[in-house]
Amino acid sequence: MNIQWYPGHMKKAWDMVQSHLKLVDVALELRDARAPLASENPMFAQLLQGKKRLLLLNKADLADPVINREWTEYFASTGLEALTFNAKSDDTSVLISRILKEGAFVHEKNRRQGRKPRPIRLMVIGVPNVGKSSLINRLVGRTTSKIEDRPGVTRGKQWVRLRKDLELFDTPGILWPKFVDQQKATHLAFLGSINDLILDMTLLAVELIETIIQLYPGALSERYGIEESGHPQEIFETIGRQRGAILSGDRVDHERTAVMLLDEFRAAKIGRISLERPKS
Ligand SMILES: Nc1nc2c(ncn2[C@@H]2O[C@H](COP(=O)(O)OP(=O)(O)OP(=O)(O)O)[C@@H](O)[C@H]2O)c(=O)[nH]1
Ligand SMILES: [Mg+2]
Repeated sequence: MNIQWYPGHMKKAWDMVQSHLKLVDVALELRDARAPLASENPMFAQLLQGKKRLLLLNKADLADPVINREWTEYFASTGLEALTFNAKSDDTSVLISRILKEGAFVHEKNRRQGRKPRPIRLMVIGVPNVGKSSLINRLVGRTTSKIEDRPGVTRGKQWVRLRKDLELFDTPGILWPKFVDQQKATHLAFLGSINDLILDMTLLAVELIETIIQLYPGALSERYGIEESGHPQEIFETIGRQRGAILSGDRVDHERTAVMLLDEFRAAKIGRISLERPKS
């Protein structure tokens, strides 16, 4: 499947992030713990040059705990500290102290220049649907940022005062205009970072089946009570039948089966599945 995904509003979002960047002291980059490579926006590295940067592997509760640990060790070995996180329920105190530590240079600089203290300004960035708004709500402790389980919910800009010494800037999820690596694109589509409406969900679900059987043999059979032998398309049909997604004429409802499978994968109902692990 060839995935194309750069909707027009993303250029606007990108311009907005760029124009606010000079105000930002620390960038908190969210990635999906289930696919930290696919959910890396390759444009960020250059954009954030010279900025203090923290990496958060979010949705860690949905990812394989063993592989989560491998990723934090991997990033540590490259000199980048990555924290695993669950933006829906984790306590934020460790994260906040890391942010404040990273931003401490601001106070130092202000003091040297004899200026009034000001809050550290944090920008939360990441691809669509990775949990940016959820994290901000968690940090703020009340619902201020708009959350929805589809990509591209956050559109406008918003600064949020977290405490007297910290301000946050929520950004819309941003993808990049050109993509060559279709495997990464597929992973992003599995995770729900690409608008489902532009995807062939049946094809995507069949690819998901193939991927899960390869990475986690037995997981599908346990969830759906099916055999994992045969072509992924056949397995897809069997799962649809098993779930009663049947149309008139006794045909399997492909669309319903596909949406069900992707939803269940995204919610970790098929298990805590990581799509990528560091190369050893
Ligand atoms: N299980 C789990 N779900 C999460 C986590 N973080 C976010 N979610 C869910 O993921 C979906 C997307 O979350 P958002 O916070 O809207 O993501 P976003 O990055 O702001 O998305 P855009 O603004 O569309 O780019 C929502 O259904 C959240 O409840 C997490 O750590 N664990
Ligand atoms: Mg958002």
